[in-house]
Amino acid sequence: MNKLTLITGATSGIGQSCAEKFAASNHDLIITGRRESRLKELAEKLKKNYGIQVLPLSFDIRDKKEVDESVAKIPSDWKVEILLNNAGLAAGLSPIQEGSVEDWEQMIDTNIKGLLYISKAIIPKMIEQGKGHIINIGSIAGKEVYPQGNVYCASKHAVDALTKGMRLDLLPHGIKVSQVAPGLVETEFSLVRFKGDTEIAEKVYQGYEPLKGEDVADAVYYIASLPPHVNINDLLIMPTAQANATTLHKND
Ligand code: NDP
Ligand code: 8X3
Repeated sequence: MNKLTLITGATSGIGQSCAEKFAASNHDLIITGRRESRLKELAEKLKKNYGIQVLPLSFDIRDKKEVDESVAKIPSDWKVEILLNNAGLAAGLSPIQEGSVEDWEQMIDTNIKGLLYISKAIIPKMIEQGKGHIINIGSIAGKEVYPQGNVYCASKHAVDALTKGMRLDLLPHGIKVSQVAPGLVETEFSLVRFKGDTEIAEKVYQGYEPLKGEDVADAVYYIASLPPHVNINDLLIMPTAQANATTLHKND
């Protein structure tokens, strides 16, 4: 296997761009997400275009049993070198007193518990190998809290804390742990957050140039390709038009 990389949430957005970038750089891949047909289509495309090996594993990352059963399908000679914890979402944008408990649970179960489930399944294998690299996709929402972002911001603050905790605990095992924390990236993120309302979702990215999935993938790949003695702990990547979580310079 060549620098086998497991990417969660590869059916769209940042995860899909990372899959393309790593495939073009000759990494073999395990790609995951719930939308099986998209996953299989992407796997075929990457195999054909880049001559790499790709294993698509379709599962809901919120379900620990599904995560464990899927990880068990990875052939024993496929040693995961890089785990890119990318799957995640925001559901809703509302003041805390009006928030939906269902939305809160979806964000907490995906962004925090899902990340933990897949990490728990992969970390022992990395420890056994005596090397590995975990790259967590955090967010500017994990550094700052913006109005109505409450639970999503809390979930990304948890990713920030887990990144630091993993780095401390995995230090003696030679496993690198990094975080990439993007600002506004035009993906399906807003469509998901606003439950399919394309009009509101599109407005999020109007009047300035947001990041693209490829921009984040370039940063992730840079971190993954550094020599063994170098680690980027944390990388905050923003559109030039965005100064922080709440300050965006839009054209008139
Ligand atoms: P997308 O909605 O385009 O992609 C999200 C990915 O996560 C999809 O592949 C989706 O796959 C997967 N996913 C979501 N829920 C689950 C689940 N329960 N089980 C398995 N997979 C799941 O959004 P982005 O690419 O923008 O988001 C990727 C990451 O980047 C997220 O963690 C997000 O919080 C973070 N981020 C995004 C920013 C942005 O502005 N877009 C900025 C900062 C961080 P499927 O639906 O097929 O299951
Ligand atoms: C996604 C970026 O600003 O919508 O994490 O929270 S933001």
